Amino acid sequence: MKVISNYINGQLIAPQSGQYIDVYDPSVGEVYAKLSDSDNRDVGQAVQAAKKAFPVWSGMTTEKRSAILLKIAQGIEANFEKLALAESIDNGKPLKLAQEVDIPRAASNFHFFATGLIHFASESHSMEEGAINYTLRTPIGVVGCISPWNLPLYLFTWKIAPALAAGNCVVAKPSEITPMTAFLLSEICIEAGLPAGVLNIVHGYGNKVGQAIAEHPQITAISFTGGTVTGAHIAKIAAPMFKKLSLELGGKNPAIIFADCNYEKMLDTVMRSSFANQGQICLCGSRIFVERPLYEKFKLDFVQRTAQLKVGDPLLENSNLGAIVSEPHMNKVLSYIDLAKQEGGTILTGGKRVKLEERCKNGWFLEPTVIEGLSYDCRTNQEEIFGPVVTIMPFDTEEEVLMYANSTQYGLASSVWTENLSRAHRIAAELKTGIIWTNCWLLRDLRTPFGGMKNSGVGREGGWEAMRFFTEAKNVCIKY
Ligand code: TXE
Repeated sequence: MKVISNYINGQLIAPQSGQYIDVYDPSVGEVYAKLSDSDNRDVGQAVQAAKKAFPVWSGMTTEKRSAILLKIAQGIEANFEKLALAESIDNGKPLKLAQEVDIPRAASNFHFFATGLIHFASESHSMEEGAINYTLRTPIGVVGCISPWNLPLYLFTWKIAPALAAGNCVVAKPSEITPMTAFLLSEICIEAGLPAGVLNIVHGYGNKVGQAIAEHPQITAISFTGGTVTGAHIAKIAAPMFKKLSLELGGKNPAIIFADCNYEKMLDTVMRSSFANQGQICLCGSRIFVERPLYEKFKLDFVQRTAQLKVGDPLLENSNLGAIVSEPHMNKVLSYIDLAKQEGGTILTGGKRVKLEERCKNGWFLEPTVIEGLSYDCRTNQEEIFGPVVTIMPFDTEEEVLMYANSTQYGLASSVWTENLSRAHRIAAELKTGIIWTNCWLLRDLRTPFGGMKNSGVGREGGWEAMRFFTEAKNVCIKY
C-alpha cells in the first residue's frame, strides 16, 4: 500500500501526527494508498523551511532559477507515463485524457513560467518635472497554494510554477482526494535539484492543513482553486490579515449555439465541453442554449451522441468517460439529477449510476445525462453540479439568451457558436464571464488572463497576471 509522505525542507517525511488517511481509487471503489494526515504542526515546519530557503531562492539569478524550473518540466516529461497512469488511477479520469491534457499541461506550466521569468520586466515612467519613476517587482516571500481534485497536477503546477518563478518559496496543499501526482512531483523536484525548503508539499484535510495555511501569519499570499464555499471561507480568514488572495472558484457556464454555427464543428466540441473529465472541469459548458430553428435537430443529434459515449474502465483506450472522483461526489451529482426531475425536467438520456463488470464492479460511474424542460432560473440551472450533467433549452433572441446566460451567481467561462462576426463580438461584450470561447472550447494560451467574476473568483491567473500576483510592486521616484 503506497504511503504518501509530506515533502518538507527537501525531505520526504511522515506527518507529526503519525496518522494516515485512506486514498481511494474511484474506478474500483477501494483504498489504494495512505496519505499523511498532517496538521498545523507540519505546516509550521514547512513555513520555517520556506523562510530559511527564501533568501537564497529569491536572490538567485533569473537564469539559475529558470534552469532549475526547466529541469522540473523535463522531469515531468521524463515521468510522463507514470504520472498519467497515477492521475487516471487517483482521479478516475480516462488515461487518454491524462496523457493528452493533464500531464502535458503540467509540464507546459513549468516550461512557460521558467522561460517567462527571464522576460518578466518592470517599467519606468519619466516626468516633465524632472523625475523618473521605476517599478520594482519583488517576490512576496512564503506563499500558500491550495488546489482541487479535478485536474490535480495541472492545477497544482499552474499555481506553483509562477509562485516559484517569481522568486517565492511555497507551502502547497493538493486535494486529499487526489494527492498522488503531487507526491510524484516531490520526487521530481528532489531529482531536479530544487533547493530544500523552496517548495514544501503538506498533505491532508482541507479543514486542517488548508486551514493552517490560510491562517499562518507568515504566509502572506494564498492562491486557491476549489469550491466557492471554501473560497469564501478562506477569504474570511485571509482578508483581515491583509493577505493577497487569488481565488479560482466554481462555474455554471453557458454554451450558446446560434442557428448559423458551423454545425459539425460545434457538435464535436460541445460533446467535449459537456462531458470531458466526467464534466468535472470548472470550465465545462453545463447549460446549453440553442437558437430555436436549430433546437430540434441539435437535441436529436446531441442526445444520440451522448447515449453512444462509453462509460468504462479509465485504463481502457475506448472509454470516453471514467469514474466520478469520489462516492460522496457521485451521490451529490445524483441528487442534482433527482432535483432536476422534481423541478420539472425531462431526462432525455442518462441519469443513472453505471454498474461495470470485473475490476470496476464497485467503481463510481455515472451515465452522461441530458435534461430539458427546465426554467432558466431553477436550482438545477443555477447551481454548480460538477458532473456529467447538462441542461438544454431553446431561445429566440440575443437579449433573451444573454439574460439566461448572465442569470447565475457565477461568471467564469462561456462558449458561443456563430459564424456571424459582428454577433460574435457583440455577444462577447455582453457576457458577464471572465473567459469567452467563440467557435472553440478550452483553447488555452497561457499568456492570457484566466479566471472568473462574480462568485467564480477574485483575480486572474496566467501570464504576467500570475507573475504580478506573486510579486509586490514598489514604485521608486527619483527627482533630478
Ligand atoms: O472543493 P474544495 P471540493 C467545486 C465543485 C465541487 C465543489 C467542492 O462544485 O463540487 O467545488 O469540491 C481544500 N481551508 N469545484 O470539495 O472543498 C481542499 O482540501 C483551506 C470547482 O473538492 O473547495 C482542497 O485541497 N483549504 C473547482 C481544496 O481546498 C480547504 C474544482 C479544494 O477543495 C478547506 C474543484 C479549508 N477550510 C471543485 N476546505 C474549480 N474551480 O475547478 C477544503 N480545502
